Amino acid sequence: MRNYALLGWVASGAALVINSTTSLADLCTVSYVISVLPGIQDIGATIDATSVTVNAVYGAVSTGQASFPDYTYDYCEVNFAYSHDGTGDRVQVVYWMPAPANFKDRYQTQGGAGYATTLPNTRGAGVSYGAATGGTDGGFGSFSTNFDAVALNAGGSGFNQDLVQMFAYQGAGECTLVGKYFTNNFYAMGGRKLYTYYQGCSEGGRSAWSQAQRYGEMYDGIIIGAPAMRYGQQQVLHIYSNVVEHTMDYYPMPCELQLIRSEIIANCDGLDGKVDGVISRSDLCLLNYNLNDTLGMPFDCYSNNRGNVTQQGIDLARKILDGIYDSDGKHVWMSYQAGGAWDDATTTYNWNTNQWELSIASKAGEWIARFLNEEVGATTIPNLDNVTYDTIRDWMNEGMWKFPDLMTNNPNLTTMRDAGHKILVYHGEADTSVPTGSSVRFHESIRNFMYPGLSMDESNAELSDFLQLYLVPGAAHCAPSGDQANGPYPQTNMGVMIDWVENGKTPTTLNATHLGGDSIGANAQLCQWPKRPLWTDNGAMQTCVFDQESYETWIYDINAFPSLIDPLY
Ligand SMILES: *[C@@H]1O[C@H](CO)[C@@H](O)[C@H](O)[C@H]1NC(C)=O
Ligand SMILES: *[C@@H]1O[C@H](CO)[C@@H](O)[C@H](O)[C@H]1NC(C)=O
Ligand SMILES: *[C@@H]1O[C@H](CO)[C@@H](O)[C@H](O)[C@H]1NC(C)=O
Ligand SMILES: *[C@@H]1O[C@H](CO)[C@@H](O)[C@H](O)[C@H]1NC(C)=O
Ligand SMILES: *[C@@H]1O[C@H](CO)[C@@H](O)[C@H](O)[C@H]1NC(C)=O
Ligand SMILES: [Ca+2]
Repeated sequence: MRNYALLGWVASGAALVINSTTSLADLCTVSYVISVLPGIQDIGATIDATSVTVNAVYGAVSTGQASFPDYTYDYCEVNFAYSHDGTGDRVQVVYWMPAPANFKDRYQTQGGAGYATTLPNTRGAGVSYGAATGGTDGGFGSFSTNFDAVALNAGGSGFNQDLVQMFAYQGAGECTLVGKYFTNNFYAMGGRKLYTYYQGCSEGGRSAWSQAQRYGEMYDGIIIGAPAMRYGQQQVLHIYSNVVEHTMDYYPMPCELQLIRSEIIANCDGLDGKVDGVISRSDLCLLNYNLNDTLGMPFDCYSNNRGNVTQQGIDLARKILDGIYDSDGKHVWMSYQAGGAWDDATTTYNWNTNQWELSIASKAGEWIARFLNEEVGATTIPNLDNVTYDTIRDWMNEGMWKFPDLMTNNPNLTTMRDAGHKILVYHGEADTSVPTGSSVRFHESIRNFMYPGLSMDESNAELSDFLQLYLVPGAAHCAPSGDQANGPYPQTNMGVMIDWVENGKTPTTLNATHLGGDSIGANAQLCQWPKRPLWTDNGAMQTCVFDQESYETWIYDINAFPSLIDPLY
């Protein structure tokens, strides 16, 4: 893709004067939208004016979203499609345009989840902050067709590399570029500055990193949640718990692991100085709690799911939390933090044999079958015959080289930094889909890459001027956690980012809210990495501290790969 900065605004002929009396209905018409469609010649694509549809929505209500507060709003949904010249492809984009009175000179692209490139139900994350908000189908055929369905060509001719690139970074970049120009024209902004943001969690977080790495000049602020980055490693990680079960020939009753989890939470809760049912210091938990303490404890969920915790169950849980090592003892990859759910270890009950059996985690099964083994339409692998920890290493290695653009781990953020743009990263500490340590690792990689000569304190001080990482106590993957419900969640990241970008207010802690539990509605302030929370006065007073021993539990020497994407950040 060419350099976006070369492109000028191309308003084709806005007939309206936008002022305080302009209504949503005035703008939300097909003819008006067609009159303000941008020219997008510089990305080698053409918008199909006949594809324009509009839909004015009044009084839309968003409630219960973790990534933005409840809000009622009017907007115009605009859909149109463009094609890359000479390819015959078709990329569908959607823009949710706030009513003119609520538009605050902001644009935001929303990232997706799983293999989807956008999530329509999160449009309020931008619109509620007065931002025109966009999404793309990535050129996969429709908003309900995901990347995994189209990536592999039928008939054994490999992958559609254009679509791989669209998913990896280009689709989101084009959505923003087109969205910026369209927004500028739609509201007849003239020379006013349009603040440009990206926000996403999980796949949306990965794609947010891709934008920071490739198009840093285009975004004033990027909000990155629990990024599913380093795809080669990330997707295969999901099968690790299964391989531990298979290797130990022990398929635990779900209730046994649940009990171990409850004990972890009960025993590690207070290590952070505040007894609230939330592990805010999973590092102290790792250093201080011995899973052996659960030996023999009874668990009882229902008739085929009761018993006492066994040494095998404990050894399994410990092995999962320890992370992956190959047969040479080399470290392959990290795992999740203690206190999260054991999603990947879920077993299935076989009513014929009356036993709990292997259930291969679907994210890993599909990735291995479809993306590594290239079986069109396959949803999983049939079994784990002959699969060892070395196989996991080799699968990770294969994916890393086969899909380098999906690693999304370029630590060179010079463009973003030098432009004065901002990056906010958050990650739940009880995430059991993307390991929390993955975001820590990347933060440290960026710090070391960008400030090699500086001390830890100096480099963190420099880095936090434009990039900050926050771990969210007790939070699950892109959401609060059900069984650590008293934990806070950073629901107002867009508000914080706006303050940082538009008002120069650099955060020192991250604004968060208790979205459930005993203190529902109360505010909390999360500690900025590498500082960690610690409460005194019986939980009344939070401080953010640096503790070397805790810090080191987050630092992994990943040394199992014979050759790395140089280096494996
Ligand atoms: C847990 O118990 C097993 C069996 O007694 C023992 O081998 C192992 O060293 C113990 N682990 C820890 C961390 O205490
Ligand atoms: C579990 O342990 C209790 C004692 O704590 C014992 O009475 C019970 O028989 C054990 N149950 C099983 C299934 O082993
Ligand atoms: C597993 O390994 C054994 C011994 O090397 C081999 O005979 C067998 O075919 C392998 N099974 C699979 C499914 O690859
Ligand atoms: C980092 O990126 C900047 C901007 O693209 C480039 O000028 C610089 O050479 C890169 N640094 C390294 C070490 O690759
Ligand atoms: C911080 O969170 C509180 C609720 O906990 C909210 O009222 C406030 O607006 C948020 N601040 C920002 C900058 O969004
Ligand atoms: Ca606690």
